[in-house]
Amino acid sequence: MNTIDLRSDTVTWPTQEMRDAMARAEVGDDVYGEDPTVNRLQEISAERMGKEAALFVPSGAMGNLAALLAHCQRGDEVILGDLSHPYLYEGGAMAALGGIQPRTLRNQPDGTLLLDEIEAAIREDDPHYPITRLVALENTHNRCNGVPLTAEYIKLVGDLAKKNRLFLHIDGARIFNATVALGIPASKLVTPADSVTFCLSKGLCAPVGSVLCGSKQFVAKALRVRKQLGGGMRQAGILAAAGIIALEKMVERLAEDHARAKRLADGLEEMPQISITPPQTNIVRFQLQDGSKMKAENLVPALEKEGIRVGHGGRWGFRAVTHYWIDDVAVEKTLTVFRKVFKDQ
Ligand code: TLP
Repeated sequence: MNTIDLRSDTVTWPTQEMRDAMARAEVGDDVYGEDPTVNRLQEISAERMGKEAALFVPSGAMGNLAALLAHCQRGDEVILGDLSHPYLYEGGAMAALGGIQPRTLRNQPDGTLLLDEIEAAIREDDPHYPITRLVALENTHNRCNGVPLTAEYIKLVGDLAKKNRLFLHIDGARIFNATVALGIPASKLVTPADSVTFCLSKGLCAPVGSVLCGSKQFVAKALRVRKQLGGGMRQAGILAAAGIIALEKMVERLAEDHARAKRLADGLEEMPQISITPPQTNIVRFQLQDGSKMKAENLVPALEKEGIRVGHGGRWGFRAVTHYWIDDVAVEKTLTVFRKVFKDQ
């Protein structure tokens, strides 16, 4: 990459090994269930998540939406965080396309929802009310500094969901960042979930695709929803081939991204203009200190001029995400440029 692009781990290009595997991939029509490479990716994915079945989908957003549409009826209510991805960043899809009502609870800084608030939000059986159908968690939590949710916490939410006959869905777009940070296999982390999505196209570097996992019965429903959403991809083995490499070769190395995020955050923390929460995975979020001479709207263009790209979400502050294409040199160069930009202001 010519610029140092820290806006997201979605910007990652496929590795050479992925490109080679894509060129060689055996393919078939996946809408007929006949693409051997997609089938293999789905088997590996289900096995990794400890679920019966899996479905390859074009994006994380479609994975979340297909899960919600498969679990819920129109008019049902879903309990989820006010900083969760499906609530903030998926175009209101659950309401627009599913007639599903989001019931948001405040996300705590550690990405969790308070158990007593979940319990209090569950509707009584009364025709005045919508039916509470599902609780959704996000792991790692993007807006909450990429924090991983622990297996213990997920189990508590799972128990609460089960007691109240609710489904539990996990948006695990970056579930492998969580498993690497926590040192626990994915299957153990998502045991209580009825469904989980994870993305191949973020830190794992595949060009396209996510996988939705759950019981055979759930995945059969989700397959129908994927069709309704126009997500049948035909000779998708070309993409799945990169996904298989993502799962087999790119997971353990996420620890390097976490170490670089920490190095970046440590360096930024030394700058008096910046206030920062230490990252636990690959997402570094920071703000400009109150009274800083540098204005928020000027920082991104000033960095960009020097070949560094970071994300800026208005009042949410800034985001820098480490990934495969960001090496130690890129981290040091980023810190040097930040120092220069603050000095020049
Ligand atoms: N997140 C993107 C943006 O949409 C914000 C990013 O750059 O981080 N769940 C989570 C937790 C996500 O962070 C994302 C993507 C998705 C779902 C959706 O994935 P895609 O982009 O594949 O639809």
